[in-house]
Amino acid sequence: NTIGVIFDLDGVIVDTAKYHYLAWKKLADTLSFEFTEAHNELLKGVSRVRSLEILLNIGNVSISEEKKQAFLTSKNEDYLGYIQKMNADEILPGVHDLLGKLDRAGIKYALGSASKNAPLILKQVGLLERFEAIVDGNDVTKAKPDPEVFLIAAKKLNLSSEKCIVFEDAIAGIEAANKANMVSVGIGDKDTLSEADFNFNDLTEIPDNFIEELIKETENIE
Ligand code: G16
Ligand code: MG
Repeated sequence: NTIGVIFDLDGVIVDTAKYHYLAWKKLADTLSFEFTEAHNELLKGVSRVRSLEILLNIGNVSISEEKKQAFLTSKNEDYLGYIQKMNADEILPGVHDLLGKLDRAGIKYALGSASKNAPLILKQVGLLERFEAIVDGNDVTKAKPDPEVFLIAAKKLNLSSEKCIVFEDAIAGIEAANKANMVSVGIGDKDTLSEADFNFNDLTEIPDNFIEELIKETENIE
């Protein structure tokens, strides 16, 4: 087919940000500083290591490299405790409809996530087998806003960048998609994701003919 779709995971397919928040908050509690949901916004789409750096900055805490590694491990263990309880009910509105539409149109789709836990999360919600390719935090050397994750996904879909549409909820992800020369679709607050080519509050808002229109638009691109 002519085009391919690349989905971000957290904030587009499922809302795991709330579990990241609980796990990071527990760490902040241990270090005796406040970590709010507003602070958590800064960690969306950002790698695990970078998230810890941002968190420690918020708390004005500086610690040894060893301690950092230990915190990363314990945060992830807490996070996995939440993930292991996830099921298909946590798939965000509009996901089933959109994936069904893509399946019927024969359009391939991949996952492009910063999370090292992406395959486990997809398995928990029963979507692991649906994706043509999964590119996650284990496959990249450079985190979003670097385009690496999406470029690898395009390669796995056997498509040039210009033929790929990225659905993203994070500023860093939109920046990565734009840098990759892909069509960027912001899911969430329009003002926050103002750099996106298209904006929708969630996947249920995507018009029926949206994909068809994009196919037409990209038809002239080799
Ligand atoms: C997700 C989240 C980020 C998280 C990152 C790494 O990215 O949005 O908040 O820090 O994955 O997750 P993990 O600690 O599981 O490797 P995405 O790209 O799916 O939105
Ligand atoms: Mg995201």
